[in-house]
Amino acid sequence: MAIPDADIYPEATGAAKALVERHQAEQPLKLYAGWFCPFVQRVWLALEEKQIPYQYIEVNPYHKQPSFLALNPRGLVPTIAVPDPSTNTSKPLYESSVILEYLEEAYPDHPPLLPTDPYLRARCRIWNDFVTSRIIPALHRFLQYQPSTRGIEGLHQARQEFLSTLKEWSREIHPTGPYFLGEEFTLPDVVLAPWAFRLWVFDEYKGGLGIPGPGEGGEDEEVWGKWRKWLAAVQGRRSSKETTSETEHYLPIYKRYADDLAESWLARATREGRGVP
Ligand SMILES: N[C@@H](CCC(=O)N[C@@H](CS)C(=O)NCC(=O)O)C(=O)O
Repeated sequence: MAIPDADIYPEATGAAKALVERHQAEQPLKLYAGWFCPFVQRVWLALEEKQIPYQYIEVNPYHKQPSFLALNPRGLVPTIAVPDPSTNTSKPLYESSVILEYLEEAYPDHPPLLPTDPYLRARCRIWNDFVTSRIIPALHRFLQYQPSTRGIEGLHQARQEFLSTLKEWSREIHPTGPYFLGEEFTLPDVVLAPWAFRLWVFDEYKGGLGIPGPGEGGEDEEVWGKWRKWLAAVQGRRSSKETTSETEHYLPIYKRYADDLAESWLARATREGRGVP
């Protein structure tokens, strides 16, 4: 039976709709996507930045169709299907972080999203893991926190804990930026960007996020300055604009999280104090 979360707007809108329409033709690489999903947006950004041909297939992951579960037993988007020359069929891959690494390795002749230096590559992986294992869980603890039952103090604490993860990541941004590693847009930017684009949800539902404005950061002025420069640069990219739908259609989805009613894996993992799926 479909959970209430399944009741989402059925397709991408705005700039993302146009991009989806340009990617309907059959291609060896298929992206099974949900237009609203930040994990999907990671992979979608990478495909666009790397200029890899792909076919976009919209899936509602809250209606777990058997044909989709056959590709990904976890029933999550993003899932991709890649050509299998040995059998002339295709084979699936899932988990956004794994797919991003796969695209780097499988398409070496396309624009890279990881530097060549092994040390820098390893450093990217540390901070990518930090996004998935620290920033996203902290974001969801804040988003799903219910002051009416658990008290307003806890909300302030959840906000501060989330802000401190963003600050820790931002400290690592290249001193002059604008991107994480400097002038090149790379995987650390891709991995965090979809959540950075959705921070308006806190203004909408949680009384604001509280990232200091220019000149208001006190002893953290420099680090928040790097954050602001990073966010503006990432938001300004064509790939970011074209993989983002109209805000009004994200609203009901995030309202369910903000009211702690969502029943996705991630929402339940957050509620039960487990890690990110
Ligand atoms: N760890 C996964 C998470 C993917 C994920 O949670 N996707 C959500 C949509 S944003 C989903 O498919 N949810 C369906 C569900 O929770 O049942 C990844 O990195 O790809």
